Amino acid sequence: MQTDRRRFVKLSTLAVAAAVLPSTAKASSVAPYQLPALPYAFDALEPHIDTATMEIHHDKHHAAYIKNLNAALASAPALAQVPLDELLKSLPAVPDEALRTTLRNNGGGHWNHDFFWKTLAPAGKSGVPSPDLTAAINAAFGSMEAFKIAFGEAATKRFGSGWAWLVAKDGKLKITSTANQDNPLMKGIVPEVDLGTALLGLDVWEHAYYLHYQNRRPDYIAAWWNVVNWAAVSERFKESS
Ligand code: MN3
Repeated sequence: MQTDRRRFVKLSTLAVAAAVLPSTAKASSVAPYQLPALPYAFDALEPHIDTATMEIHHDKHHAAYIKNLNAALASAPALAQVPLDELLKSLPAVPDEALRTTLRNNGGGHWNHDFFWKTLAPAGKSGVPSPDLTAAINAAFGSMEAFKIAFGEAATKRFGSGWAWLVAKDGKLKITSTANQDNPLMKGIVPEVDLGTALLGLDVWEHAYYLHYQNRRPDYIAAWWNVVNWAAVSERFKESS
């Protein structure tokens, strides 16, 4: 019985890999994953995000997601060949519930943090939204200020741990939020979420701010806007349209 189940799981994961692999041109972002270096120094986001928080967040939290993800994929070699974003889009096709949950939490954790670091830049070096992105934000939310208020509300109201997102789908922008390490790639996993191309993501887990801001999540969110890498966000918007 156990052998049959193992064989079924193996065949099914291979089917998932076969289904998604042809659509992927590059094989670079596959397991085993390594912790990417931050694209700036740990203290580069001071005083908005403090050095100790960045060190622990990157070296401990992000590293743990990668360690757990690699451990899970070591027992699923077919899935280990699937690029991470494709894997996260295909989670409902992973038949083993425990494996699916581990990939959801730790694959999501790796993807979200890699995205988060690239979404940030030192204050003063973070650029401005492109004219096209500004126009899309104005069309969707009325103004940049109105957008920031709505995004901040989504981030503040996310109960417990999770993320706030700005996503683009079919040229339109939407604000959404997810619990834990879920994200807008996870089709069929988080049905209440607006799926699409993530442009901007804000980590509101307490580990992202508690050392410096304690329980003052709104203060963290307000400071965070100073270190948003608008050049990167604008480039993602350009690629999404
Ligand atoms: Mn985090």
